[in-house]
Amino acid sequence: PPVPHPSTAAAPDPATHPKLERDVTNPLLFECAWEVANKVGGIYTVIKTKVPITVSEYGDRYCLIGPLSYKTAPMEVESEEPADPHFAATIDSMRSQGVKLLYGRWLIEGNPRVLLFDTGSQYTRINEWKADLWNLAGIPSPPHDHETNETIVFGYLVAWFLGEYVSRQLTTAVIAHFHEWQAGLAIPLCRKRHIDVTTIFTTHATLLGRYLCAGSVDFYNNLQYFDVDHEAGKRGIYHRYCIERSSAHCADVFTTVSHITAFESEHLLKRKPDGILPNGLNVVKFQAMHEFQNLHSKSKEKINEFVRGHFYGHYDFDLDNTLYMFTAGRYEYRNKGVDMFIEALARLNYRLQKSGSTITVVAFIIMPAASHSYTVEALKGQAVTKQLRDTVTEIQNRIGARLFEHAARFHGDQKAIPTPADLLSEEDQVLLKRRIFALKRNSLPPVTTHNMADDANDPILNQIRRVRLFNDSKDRVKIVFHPDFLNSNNPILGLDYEEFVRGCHLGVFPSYYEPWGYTPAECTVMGVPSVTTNLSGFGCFMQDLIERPQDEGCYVVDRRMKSIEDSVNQLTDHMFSFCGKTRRQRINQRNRVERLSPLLDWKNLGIEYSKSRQLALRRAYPDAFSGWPAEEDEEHEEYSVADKLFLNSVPASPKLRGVATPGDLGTLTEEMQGLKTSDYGGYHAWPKGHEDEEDSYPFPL
Ligand code: G6P
Ligand code: 1S3
Repeated sequence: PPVPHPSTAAAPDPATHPKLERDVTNPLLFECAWEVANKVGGIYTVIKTKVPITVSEYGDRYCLIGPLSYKTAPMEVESEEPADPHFAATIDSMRSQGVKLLYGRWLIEGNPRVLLFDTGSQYTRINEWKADLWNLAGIPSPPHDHETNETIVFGYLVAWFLGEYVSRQLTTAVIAHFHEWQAGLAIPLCRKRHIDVTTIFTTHATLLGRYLCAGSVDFYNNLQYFDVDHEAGKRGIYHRYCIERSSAHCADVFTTVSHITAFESEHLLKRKPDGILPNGLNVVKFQAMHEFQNLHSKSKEKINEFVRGHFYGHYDFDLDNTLYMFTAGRYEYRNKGVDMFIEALARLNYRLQKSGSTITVVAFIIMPAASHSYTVEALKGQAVTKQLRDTVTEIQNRIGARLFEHAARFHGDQKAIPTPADLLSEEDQVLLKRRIFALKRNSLPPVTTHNMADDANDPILNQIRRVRLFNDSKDRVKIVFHPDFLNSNNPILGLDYEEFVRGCHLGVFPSYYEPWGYTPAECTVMGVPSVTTNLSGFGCFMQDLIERPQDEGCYVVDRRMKSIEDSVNQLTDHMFSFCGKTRRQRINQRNRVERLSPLLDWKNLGIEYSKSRQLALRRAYPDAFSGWPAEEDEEHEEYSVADKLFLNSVPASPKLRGVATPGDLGTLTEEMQGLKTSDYGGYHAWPKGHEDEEDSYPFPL
């Protein structure tokens, strides 16, 4: 009979070839994602920030697997020869069959091993693999879906690699952890071919969830009732959905990033996740609190610079009395809650006007959209303001020189103190007037900084038009839509994202569909208060952990139990009351928010990943664990980990709900199987009546 190609060959039948006894005490870990050394979205952040903690546990037993992007890999990866002879033999064998790949070190903190496959080198086999996929798993694959084609080629390459590797390396257990459907296809292949690895699948969203939410369905109240195959078919994603669903079902351990996505996965993917792996960050703690407060001031000054230029001619508000709010992320108008943000801004504008407030709010929307460069108006604003500043600096120098000259010449004389006319020459006055006249403008400051590719149909611009927030002088709320990523080299708003966030006062993320939500989490670790919702993984996580998150500067809008109208009003209330805070209260709140960062640190959340790996090993190699204590019997802790984080914290610690570790909300044990849908966390009614504290400010103003 013909010998099957290693890329599709089935491993030996487990009935005739029982599983090897592999060492489970020092397992090897492969972590596979489409965003390894390839930034597309949030999963890149998960993988990259998690590396140091994983390397500290696994060292060189850890290797990431991703696609080879020739655009980014040369900058991100340093190639090297593998030390493990089985690994080397496997990639040599694949190379000899035409697979192009790059093995080396990913040049990020932790310096992990990384293996990147060039999918393009194997498109010659795609039809063979598509046929195999159909025969093996009944998953169809239409011809012109590039993303699915990439997924298939990548999945087959990973399964090929894992299959060959474990047929050479026979002594140590191998854990293969996959993120999201685009990297998940190798899971059903490993299962069908009896490849001796244990698998974990983590989904960061569901395909159907994202599509359904972006439409106009009442998603959360109907989750149980969707005819999933039909809905996927209607949207032309049935084949992708099959890959996602089979990844979830074939994995030894299935996890997701939040309770809300666990609930969604149970209904849309038809498997209840074994547990939750919340997303962390690499938290860099400053020695002293005032350091991050100083950073806020510095970054805010850069935003002030931009605002002076952008609003030239209409810059009639006091920057010392101006608040910067922002939203940012992938341009998903409804899912990311931009619709609700703009509506709430219009209401905030009205309320500030009615109350006679002198506060100005500048609201930024940072969401990349198709655009062609900056508008002339936006560039001109920065240019004329810069000219004014340069002229003022020159005049200032000349005045300084005259002042010095005058004082030196006429000392001991009445004339030693010059008059204004002695200092400001006629020429200087003319020059200054020219610069001031250049600031005149007949139009209102533009809402967007860029020329949009489709201005007339852009949903954000259309809603801004609908609510008539046109940056008029009488408006207390101004809007700036920056449809591109931020970068410190930009001629307009020249700051990196992190710098920008630090300079703002409030992040607003009223998402409708948000499995986790890194944007508010990043705000928290930078000490910037934020608003999120109880439909976002992050919002639910904070509500589950902290008794009164709003006291800590984490506002959570209820989009689950309230009507849209009420949710918009609640968001407006939060923003309005934020505008009523004194500077001292804002500083105090930033301190409180920043103190929550340990909750989001991989040093604490990484344990959930470790637990998922333990569970995967136990499920695949139960015999190896006989005689080990059951997980439930493990040492009881006197204090919860979350409590410990704040034991020595001053001022008054946030009141935590007393869970053992953050992820214990959906702890990775078999017990989770017994939970009902209603057991997913995430909704807690808020107690009323809280006064802002001013007394916990830790250092003199
Ligand atoms: C930081 C700085 C203070 C500054 C304050 C402004 O806390 O350390 O010196 O006064 O920021 O805060 P605000 O909320 O008004 O931007
Ligand atoms: C997803 O990226 P997104 O913005 O499409 O994964 C992220 C990382 O887990 C998560 O933070 C986000 O909510 C998801 O939606």
